[in-house]
Amino acid sequence: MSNENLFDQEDYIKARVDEYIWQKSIEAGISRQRFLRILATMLGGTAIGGLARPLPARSQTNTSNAFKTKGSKILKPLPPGYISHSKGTLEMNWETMYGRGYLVPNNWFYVHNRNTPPPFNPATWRLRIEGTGVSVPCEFTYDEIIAMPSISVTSAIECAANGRRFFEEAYNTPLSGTRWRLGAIGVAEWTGVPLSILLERAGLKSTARDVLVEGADLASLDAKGTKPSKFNSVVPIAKATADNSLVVYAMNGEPLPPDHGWPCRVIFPGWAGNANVKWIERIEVSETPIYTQWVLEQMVLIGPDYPAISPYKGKLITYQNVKSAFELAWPATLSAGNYLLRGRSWSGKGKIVRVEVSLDGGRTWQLARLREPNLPFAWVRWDIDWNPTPGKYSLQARATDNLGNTQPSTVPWNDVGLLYGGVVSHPVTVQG
Ligand SMILES: Nc1nc2c(c(=O)[nH]1)N[C@H]1C(S)=C(S)[C@@H](COP(=O)(O)O)O[C@H]1N2
Ligand SMILES: [Mo]
Repeated sequence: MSNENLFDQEDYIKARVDEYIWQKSIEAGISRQRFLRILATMLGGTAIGGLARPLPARSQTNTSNAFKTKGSKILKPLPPGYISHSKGTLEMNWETMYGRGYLVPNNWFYVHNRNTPPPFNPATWRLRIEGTGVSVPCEFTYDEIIAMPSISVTSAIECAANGRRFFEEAYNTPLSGTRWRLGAIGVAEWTGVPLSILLERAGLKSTARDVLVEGADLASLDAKGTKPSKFNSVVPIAKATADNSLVVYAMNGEPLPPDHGWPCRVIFPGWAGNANVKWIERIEVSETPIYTQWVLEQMVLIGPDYPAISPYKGKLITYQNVKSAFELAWPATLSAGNYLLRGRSWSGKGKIVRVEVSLDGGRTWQLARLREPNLPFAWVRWDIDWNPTPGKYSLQARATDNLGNTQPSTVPWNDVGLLYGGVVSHPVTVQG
């Protein structure tokens, strides 16, 4: 079983890279050094030096507030005021969270679908567990899964690209991909079976290293239309067997809605959104590390500040970072007078212990009141009294988690626009 320190990205990546080189050189029957040289020529400039790549052109996506667009990949009706960036994306409008409860109702939860949710037939659907890391490969029916002892976990799911638009604004440079502001996150109560129980039933070996979870939908890796493969993600065995890693079939007490993975999805609390594969059908447990194109090329930070470490094209992403959002429209218009300013902050690595708010664009800061509950891997709601006079304001919030991670004022650029964790300026006009 792995001793990797999952909270230390550097450790994790280094171990992965070492193991990759080891595995490949043995397979090829060559020395490590020789293999490294070959790898360097294969991947060209990005292999070890981490050269900056040219920026991709802005994609011509429709960013209007169109309601259900033709050919939508989202089945649920779009709540009023929600933001639709494309056929498969639905961004939560933070204004609608003002004063709401801790959880985001299912109808209002953001969606990131690469495909229309596939149909589910309980008579033929199976969840298969196989691979070198299990001694009894097996299949579960839907009925078998829901008959097993279940637990419920309250956790956020957040797209790794949440906040992408702030890279564009900070660097005045367009990016391709969904132009999320801060609404690609939601917190729900997920009910299901701990993945570790299913893996034990399949005879999990102590030598198991990596777990690949595969959905029923085909997804192309990039806009160039590379050969599509089934959507998947890979987590190390330590994450797969964590107490709160689940095969989920219910969301906020209802059967998992089709858009959110019906009949079953996985949740790996704290990890980037794409790890939480929906419409799952197959789980592969491997004694050797699994490197998919998806992980090597897409789940990485690529940019001048992130040297690539072969085989990854950049710095591998695992846990989400710290972020904050005001429960306000963007931009917001308020009337002068007493106002209870509210927001939420979250961290993929733990729970929030402090939130500071600036009402004057970052010159002065005050502590916000934190409201219970404050659960790790979910979020905390906070508020502050505000009595503004008419004018234009730039509101900022800065959260710190229990591991001391805090939101910086600037974030180094990455070409895919992932993990924007910087302090954001929220424009507000107060009318007389
Ligand atoms: N099978 C499958 N799983 C998937 C996706 C997908 O397109 N197909 N999108 C992923 C991404 S990028 C995110 S951010 C989350 C979004 O989960 P949600 O739509 O339930 O909010 O699901 C992940 N799981
Ligand atoms: Mo996502």
